[in-house]
Amino acid sequence: MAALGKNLRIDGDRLWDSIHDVAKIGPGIAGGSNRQTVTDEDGEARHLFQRWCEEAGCTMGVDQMGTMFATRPGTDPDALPVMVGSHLDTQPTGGRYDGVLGVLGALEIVRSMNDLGIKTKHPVCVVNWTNEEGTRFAPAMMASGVFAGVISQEDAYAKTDADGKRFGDELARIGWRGDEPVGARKMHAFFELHIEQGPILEAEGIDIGAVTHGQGLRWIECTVTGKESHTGSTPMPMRKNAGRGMAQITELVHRIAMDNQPNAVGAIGQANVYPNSRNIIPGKAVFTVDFRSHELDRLNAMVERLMAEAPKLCEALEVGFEADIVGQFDPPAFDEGLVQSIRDAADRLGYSHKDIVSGAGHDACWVNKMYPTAMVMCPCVDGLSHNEAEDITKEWSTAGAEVLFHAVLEAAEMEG
Ligand code: HGY
Ligand code: MN
Ligand code: MN
Repeated sequence: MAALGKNLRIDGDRLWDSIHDVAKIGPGIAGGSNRQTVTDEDGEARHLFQRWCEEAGCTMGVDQMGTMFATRPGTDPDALPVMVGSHLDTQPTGGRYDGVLGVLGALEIVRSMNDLGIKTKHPVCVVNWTNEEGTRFAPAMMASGVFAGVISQEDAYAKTDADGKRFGDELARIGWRGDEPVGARKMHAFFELHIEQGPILEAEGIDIGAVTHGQGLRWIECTVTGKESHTGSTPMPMRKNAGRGMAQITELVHRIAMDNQPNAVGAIGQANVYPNSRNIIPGKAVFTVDFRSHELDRLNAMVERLMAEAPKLCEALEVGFEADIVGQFDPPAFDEGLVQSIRDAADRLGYSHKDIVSGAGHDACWVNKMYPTAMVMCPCVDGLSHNEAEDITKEWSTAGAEVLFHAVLEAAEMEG
């Protein structure tokens, strides 16, 4: 394998321009992005991405979950590809960089390999995973979850959004339901570049995060059932208010997380009351608890405490309680050899770096169950993400992509 010189750089301006070209598709109302999975906007961004990949000499394949694989050939036709990617779908009030940096950073690697005339033994394959966010259709990391065998394709197709539309139908409607069986593609290694979505790297003035572990996640969908009745004429002692159950469980979730500091988090981000009328006491409340920790025992203990205490709160309010796990993964530990190649690349390129645990979930967390996987992180302003004000600098974007470039060239075995 040829030596990786510190002169091997990417074109940071080209990457920055590509990111902001994609940001024009499915813009948010406050400067961010609203390009939710398998919407028309997602479809439009996919077409642009495919055109760019083909202009860079890649061959595009699409699997039955719509995940896109753009392959740059290697010199050894029998060598498994090094895959690099992330996701182009966004939150409804998302930022321009979450996911997009990882997909276009991977494309920039291919573009730079072309510019520099680099050959590698292993093919390099740029990946856009379908439905990483899991907002419109739960769970998060859906397509990579089907790829890793943790959710069936049939169950994924049957998931419905708030309007009752099925994921499988929407994927077909936008024309991105491919033919390839999901999981048929094997890989030598997988890398994902992502913004940190937390405050550590920026606060400590560090350029690069070498991600050693991720937090585990539990999404528990809770249903509290009371009795609809008039908010004006129903005497207080007669009320069965599902909204009060949700309120007390919201506080319980916060208390459980606070009792597990500093290594846990918990919140309720999605909540609906029914019938949601100003003068009807809520007969039902449906909401999702999001617990996370990089310590598996702690995560499981948090869920157990919720399942022990929430029913008691609801019993005292004379309302019913049911719960169902709608998304989960255990804390992943990434491949130490690949993580070391990220540290080495940062040193070679003159970037500061530190080991870090990913607070957010990523497609890499599922791919890591199947193949050697690692993540590169760059800082983001104020650690803010899943907010239209999410922001990074061109310098951070460039540094992250250059470290990714070197780690990928090492794994793909650059030749001459
Ligand atoms: O939920 C997550 O951590 C990811 O952003 N989908
Ligand atoms: Mn993401
Ligand atoms: Mn996200």
